[in-house]
Amino acid sequence: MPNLTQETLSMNSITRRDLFRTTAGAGVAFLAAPSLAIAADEPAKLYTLPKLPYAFDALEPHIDAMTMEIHSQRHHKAYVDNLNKALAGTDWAGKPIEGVLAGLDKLPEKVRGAVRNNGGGHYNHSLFWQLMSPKGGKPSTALSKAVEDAFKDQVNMFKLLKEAAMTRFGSGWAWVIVKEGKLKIVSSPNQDNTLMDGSGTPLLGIDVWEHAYYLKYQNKRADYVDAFFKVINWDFVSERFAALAKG
Ligand code: MN3
Repeated sequence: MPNLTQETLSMNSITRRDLFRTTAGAGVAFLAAPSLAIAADEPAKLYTLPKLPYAFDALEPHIDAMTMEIHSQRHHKAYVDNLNKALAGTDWAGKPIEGVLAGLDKLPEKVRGAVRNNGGGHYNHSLFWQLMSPKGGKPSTALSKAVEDAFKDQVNMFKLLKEAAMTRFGSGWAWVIVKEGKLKIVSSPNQDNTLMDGSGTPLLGIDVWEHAYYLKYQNKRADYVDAFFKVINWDFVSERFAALAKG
């Protein structure tokens, strides 16, 4: 006997999804695209929402479970959906996101703004989830040396990064970026990042949009930034630094 509750739930979610796409102006072509693409021989040219590498509540008490769930499953999902819509039917659909962001000026003008916002959002959040972990750890020797060269020590790096996070007016990100093996702290508005102007590759970034902290921290952005520092996945950041410093 079919489980009616399950069936109703999944039908509702499909209806909601389709409704969202339709109302957001995706058009009929896009609605049909996912299933056709999966059936065809060539791989689907769509970006997908990555699965978090831990449970929603894994970063408690520093980052709360409800924020993690809404932030990833709704905010990040919207960036992915809107990015797919913006690039549907273009040669850029599903291309590696780094190259898309570095080549924004080559995109058709009418989709450039949407790709900047939603492609930036997809890249930034895909990185952000990996930057955090409940297990802590510490930077590698090579990363520690780069931190000392650029900022004197990790305490001072955190101080400067926090300043960048606090002085970013409105929504945006505070970053530690890598350029030719050297570290630098910057901040960016909205979903921009330094791939867009070629000034460096994000190594570590803090989302300072209110949606990243409001449920738990309300207007206390400083407390959220301190909490983020406690859940940095240093193994991931160290490996990322090694890869970026090489290339
Ligand atoms: Mn966010």
